[in-house]
Amino acid sequence: VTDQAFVTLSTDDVYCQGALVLGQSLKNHRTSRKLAILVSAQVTERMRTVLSSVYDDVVEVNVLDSADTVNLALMKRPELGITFTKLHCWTLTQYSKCVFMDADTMVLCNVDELFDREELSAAPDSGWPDCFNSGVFVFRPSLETYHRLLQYAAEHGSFDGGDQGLLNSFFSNWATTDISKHLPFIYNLSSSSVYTYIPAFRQFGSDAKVIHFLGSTKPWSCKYNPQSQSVTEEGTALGHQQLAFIVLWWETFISSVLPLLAEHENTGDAGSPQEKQHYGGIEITMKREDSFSSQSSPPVVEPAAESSPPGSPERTVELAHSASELSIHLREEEQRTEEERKKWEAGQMDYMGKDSFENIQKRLDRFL
Ligand code: UPG
Repeated sequence: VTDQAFVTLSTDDVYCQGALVLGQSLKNHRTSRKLAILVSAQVTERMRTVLSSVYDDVVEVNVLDSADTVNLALMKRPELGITFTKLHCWTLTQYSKCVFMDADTMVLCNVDELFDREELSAAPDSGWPDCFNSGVFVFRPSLETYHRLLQYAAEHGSFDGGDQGLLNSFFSNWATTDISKHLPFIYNLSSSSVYTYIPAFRQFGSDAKVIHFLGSTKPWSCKYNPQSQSVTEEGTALGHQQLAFIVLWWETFISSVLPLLAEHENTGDAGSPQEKQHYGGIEITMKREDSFSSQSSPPVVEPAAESSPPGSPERTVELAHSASELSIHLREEEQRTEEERKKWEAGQMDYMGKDSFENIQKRLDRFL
């Protein structure tokens, strides 16, 4: 189907890492739809080349690119810049129907059935379920809708300062009018909200289709050690399943994205057989037999010797390739936690190990 597309947005090279994982996850699960990405001028040429090996359409958009009156009004609200960049998805009129997905989402299976839905279909937001989350939504590109959205934004702004507030006000009958426009939560499962309702995750989590790394902890900002498949937490209290999703993201990044980035690397020191690269939170040593341009020998990815700073708790999670595997891991982890709690209550603390004062202090610091 060539007139339908999955669409995402990235305003810089950092979010592009997420967009590449998203695009590859869609391809790995054999979508039959086109892939399009909106980028801003800040995204480098090199990154655009990499993006175009995954995305069919790399479209540069500018927040305030015309001098019409609506845009002039918007110029007085610079804080809404990124919000309006997202609205540009309605200008992709070469497509008849699209599914927008934030760059911090990834699919766990083929989700092409989303194209059976109509504008505006979206899943409830876990923070306020009468609002939809604007990280995944079905829409129909239309210049008329685009201009109406801009007009609405200029007049009313956004109640949360972002696109989600604006889109919820604009499509204000979403909550009440047509239940077919409510996507099941499994199409936009926020990795953190899973933790707030564990029994529901246990019951329904194995059907998860899209993970959304909503909020400030993005997978690419976590430190990851590919050899031990572990994530180093820094200043965040991540739940076990959140870590498991992050490991899944990193596995896709390493297997499907890193080789593309390496292939398009500017090899300043072409003679060097090893090069340290920094992607996301990890430092990776790439060993190359000959050159990056060689298709036949992808880079060997190894974690740098000191991939986690001393003192940071490194937590290992078993790699799961599907949501059902994840829920099994979760159950096992819960059992372990329960056993540890019983030991603690029976006075059998691991004073020298994980229950050491230093670790308890660190945990308190995180919450206080
Ligand atoms: N984005 C960029 N560059 C930025 C920030 C955001 O390209 O500097 C894009 C990217 O696609 C990203 C999306 O915008 O995934 C949303 O931003 P994000 O930082 O992921 O925001 P979150 O807080 O995780 O997301 C919630 C909603 C999201 C909405 C956003 C602002 O899930 O749909 O866009 O809040 O309202």
